[in-house]
Amino acid sequence: MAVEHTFSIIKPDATKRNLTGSVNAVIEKAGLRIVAQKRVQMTRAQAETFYAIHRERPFFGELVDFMVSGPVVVQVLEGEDAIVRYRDVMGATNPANAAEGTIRKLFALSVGENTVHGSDSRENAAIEIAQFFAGNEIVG
Ligand code: RTP
Ligand code: MG
Repeated sequence: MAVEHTFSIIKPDATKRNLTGSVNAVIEKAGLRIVAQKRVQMTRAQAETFYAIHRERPFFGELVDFMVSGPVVVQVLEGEDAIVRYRDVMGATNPANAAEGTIRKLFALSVGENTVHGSDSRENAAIEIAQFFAGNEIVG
């Protein structure tokens, strides 16, 4: 296993409920290190680019509306096997299917308002990190 970086977003449903610290506590307890973090208001263009892979899906408009509905916290997480590990810590997309102790089981409201994003591959992690962070903002 290699030390990896993955990209995380704490989504607007969580920032609105003041859950940033609660989500971060689960991340850190899982052995992942937050090596970059900032709170931002995404523009519609940023959200559309970020989720461009879902452009043709029926929920795309709803997804973009949600992602710009309030501030988000973007993060880079570091750890052994961080990409897969964070997906495990997040839990299933739909909180109804998420395992006990996962972030989405603990905090998510619905399949749309599901509290966190995490990269799904090394390739996407690198692309997503570069969308929000300069190299010198990541301090491992
Ligand atoms: P994410 O990309 O945010 O980490 O989530 P994911 O991989 O678990 O799920 P994905 O299939 O990539 O979907 C991206 C986000 O779109 C919203 N969604 N809504 N209404 C729906 O049926 C539906 N399906 C997906 C969720 O916010 C999901 O996280
Ligand atoms: Mg995804």
